[in-house]
Amino acid sequence: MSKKFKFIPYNCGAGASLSGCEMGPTVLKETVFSNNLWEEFYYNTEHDKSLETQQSSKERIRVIEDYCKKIVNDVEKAINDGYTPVTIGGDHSIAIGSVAGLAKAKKSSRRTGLLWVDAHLDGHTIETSPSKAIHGMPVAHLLGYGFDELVNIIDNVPVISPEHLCLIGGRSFEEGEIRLYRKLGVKLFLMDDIKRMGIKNVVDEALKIVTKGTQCHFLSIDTDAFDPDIAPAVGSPESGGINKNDMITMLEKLRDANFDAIEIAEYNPKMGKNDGMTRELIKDIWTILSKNKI
Ligand SMILES: [Mn+2]
Repeated sequence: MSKKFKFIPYNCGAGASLSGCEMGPTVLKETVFSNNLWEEFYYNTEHDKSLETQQSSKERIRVIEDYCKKIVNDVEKAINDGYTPVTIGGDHSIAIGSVAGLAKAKKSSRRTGLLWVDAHLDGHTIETSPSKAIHGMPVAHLLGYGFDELVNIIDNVPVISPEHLCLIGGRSFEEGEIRLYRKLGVKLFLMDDIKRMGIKNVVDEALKIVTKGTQCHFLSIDTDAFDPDIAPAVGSPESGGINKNDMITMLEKLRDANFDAIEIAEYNPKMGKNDGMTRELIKDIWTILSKNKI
């Protein structure tokens, strides 16, 4: 059965400390997702405005709230029109809207599985975050912790429940987020776990968590999950990430798990000496994830 995808861009870097992510969807649209996929984009004038980071924190929250509400609507519309939404960051604050959009469309708040592939844990609140950047906080907001405007992005919140959440690839994090996840019983597979268990076992365990007792499941990939050797152009590169072979094994398994919505975030065309390498990686990610099953 072939899948129809609908790309939803988030030309917004207001959640990041460094500018550049807001250019990601436009660059990817013109390179990786060019030509034949062009008409698969929602790309209206509202979405045509890149939003950078040079604002006060109050203004940043308003910008992210505003933009994430549009993402909620676009994801909901894509699902209702029979598509699999593919949200493209922009910084990772996009997920506050995209995951909520899936939950709203499927009426599945707290029964939405979320698989988060990332070098970071994105579980900060303003109190625990050293950088105060909102792209380090989307998972906490989806769990109900953070700024009221962003927690209450849809009516039925919190959007996700800790037992349906799993994170893969973590290697850079602070005590505050670990404390939150430990309190809530969230399952983390850090890079050490991948080395110890092997990527296949990690993905099998992760899929059990996001599919058990849920109505739908969401895959959010932060490009920085992969090693900077293969993904240098990201907002916050961290060494020791997922290598190419493990990436392929992981994505092939994830493709077969039929996620209801997919996300690729944090590509930053301004970062890395050779951002063509990161575009190639994103192309590979997409080629694997979009391949129809036989
Ligand atoms: Mn992230």
